[in-house]
Amino acid sequence: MAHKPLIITCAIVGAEIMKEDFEHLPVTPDELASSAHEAVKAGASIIHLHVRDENGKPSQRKDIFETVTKKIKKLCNPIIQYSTGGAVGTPVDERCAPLSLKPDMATLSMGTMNFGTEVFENTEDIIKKISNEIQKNNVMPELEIFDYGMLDTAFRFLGKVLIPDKFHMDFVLGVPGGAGGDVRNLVHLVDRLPENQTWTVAGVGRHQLPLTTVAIAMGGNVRVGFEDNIYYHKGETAKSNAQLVERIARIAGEFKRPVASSDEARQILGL
Ligand code: KMH
Ligand code: ZN
Repeated sequence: MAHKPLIITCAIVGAEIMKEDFEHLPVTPDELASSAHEAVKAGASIIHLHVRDENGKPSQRKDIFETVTKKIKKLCNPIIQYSTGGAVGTPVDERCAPLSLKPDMATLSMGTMNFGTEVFENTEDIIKKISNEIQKNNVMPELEIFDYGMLDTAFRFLGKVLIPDKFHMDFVLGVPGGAGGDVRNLVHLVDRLPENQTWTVAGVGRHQLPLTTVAIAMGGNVRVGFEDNIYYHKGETAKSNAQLVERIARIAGEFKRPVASSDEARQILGL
């Protein structure tokens, strides 16, 4: 696996943690753009994007995605990947709203699950609707796999051409309600992928560091950032998304895996 470029995704903010609970969380368009820029300088080639409204609440408003995207693009040129997951309970039309801006990539969650104490709803109808909107706008999907059965759903949908030929895959492990962050879960999931399928792992909380390190050793790609984890060490929060990117880039260096530039990542993913 040595010398295989490593694609680092940075999920700079999600829909769950609030600024009141974590002061370093970027939420305004300027904060999001600057955090993305710092993460890119540290080695991220994909920015997984959620946005917040004027009150700091998670939002799928197209105008905010547009503003933040423009601000990021003024500073740097990462692959920009919009969330279509939004927050738990966001109606599907709202989840799809920013797709008409035609980002490079967008997420497509592959099943309904308990998400902590709530339910993240992705019925087959919802998956089909989001997948249609993704395809209509010529966007590359990243299939979000939170649990084993979601991989089966992905394979089943692929067979029926409901998902475009070119897609990337992301295993999000450690969400309470989904597959846990045990590295054996990752190994088992990756083992089921066809050869040449590109994949990334995102580990929630304390699972981020071990899962991403194992993914580097396995030849996969990694996602870090405040959406999934705000800690640098147990009990010590990170100060920036860039700090988490820097750490994983440094570890990749030890494995002789160079960090992919955005252009290299585009080539690897076939964008
Ligand atoms: N916020 C989660 C409920 C995605 O970005 O597509 C869903 C999520 C997945 O964050
Ligand atoms: Zn997300």
